[in-house]
Amino acid sequence: MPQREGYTVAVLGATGAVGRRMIWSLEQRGFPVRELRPLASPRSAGTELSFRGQPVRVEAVSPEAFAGVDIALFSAGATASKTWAPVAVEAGAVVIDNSSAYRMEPDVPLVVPEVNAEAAYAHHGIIANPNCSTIQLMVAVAPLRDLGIERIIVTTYQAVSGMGQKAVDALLDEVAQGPDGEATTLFPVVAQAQHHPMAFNVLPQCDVFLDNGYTKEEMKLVNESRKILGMPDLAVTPTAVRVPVLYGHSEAVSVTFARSVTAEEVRDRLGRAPGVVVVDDPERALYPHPRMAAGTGETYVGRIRRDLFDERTVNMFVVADNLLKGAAWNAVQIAELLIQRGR
Ligand code: 3JN
Repeated sequence: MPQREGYTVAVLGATGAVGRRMIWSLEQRGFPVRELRPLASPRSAGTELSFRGQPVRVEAVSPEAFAGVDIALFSAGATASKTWAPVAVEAGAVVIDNSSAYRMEPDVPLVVPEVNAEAAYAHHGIIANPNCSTIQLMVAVAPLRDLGIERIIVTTYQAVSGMGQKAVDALLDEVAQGPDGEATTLFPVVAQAQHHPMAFNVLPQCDVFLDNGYTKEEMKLVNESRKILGMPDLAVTPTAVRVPVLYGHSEAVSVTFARSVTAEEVRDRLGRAPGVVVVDDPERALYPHPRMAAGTGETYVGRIRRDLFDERTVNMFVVADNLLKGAAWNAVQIAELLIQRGR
């Protein structure tokens, strides 16, 4: 990307929960935006958003809307990405896509800047933003690579905002009804016949089940982690669980190494790792939790302790804002990589 004083940045899906946070993250991180072009479906066109204190009007996406765009941040779902990413690339933009549409394509980099920034520079017009649960796992686990990672067991506790703003509203409705209230029709997954209450409950399902008995969300954790770490055979055992939290995914993570490792070694590495905040003073009840992470771009790690029965395994708790580090913030960090090198 040629180096400029400011860049024309399009945001597709600008009125969605992630799209709004992409605009906020551009502002918060001081990204050099010369022109912001918020785009959405014709249904949402005309919506007024705010950027750096100024009103900006959302335009309907069209081929012309990408003319002169340097960087296009996409968060409008995989179908929209498949339709519009080639159009944006043809118009000369680099697309940073938050959907799963291109993540596993071999020639599309899948990037967490703290982990594999170099990969971003090998793009052919599209760079994929990983799944939210994968991003925070990678930020916490990649700094431990030199200890020889052999296996990861990860159980997630995922906020309802991962299913969109409707799910946030639905959970608040259910909570207001109290413990004997009606289930909404959203949980565990929009457009599935069977539904369960989400308030005062825990559901061991994020996204739909595949033939192997794992959910799509669980298989994203496996496949995306392997690609980002460049470890195609890494053993990752996932369980993805939805909990009645609004913002912030949590993960109980067990990492098994090639040799015996102490909790101190892990804490020390994580204490120096970019993007990680170690919060680990259990006696003072200091450990990560979703309300600590919500509204921030950091990944919080605590409860770092050696396994009771295996000296090669360390267990920890990892939390991040799923809509920020898990989506919008990471996408803007990728955009920064592109302009840092002028590529
Ligand atoms: O459920 C969550 O907490 C995260 C959901 C992610 C998601 C939901 C629907 C479609 C994705 C994703 O980013 O992987 C997609 C998708 O792009 O396929």
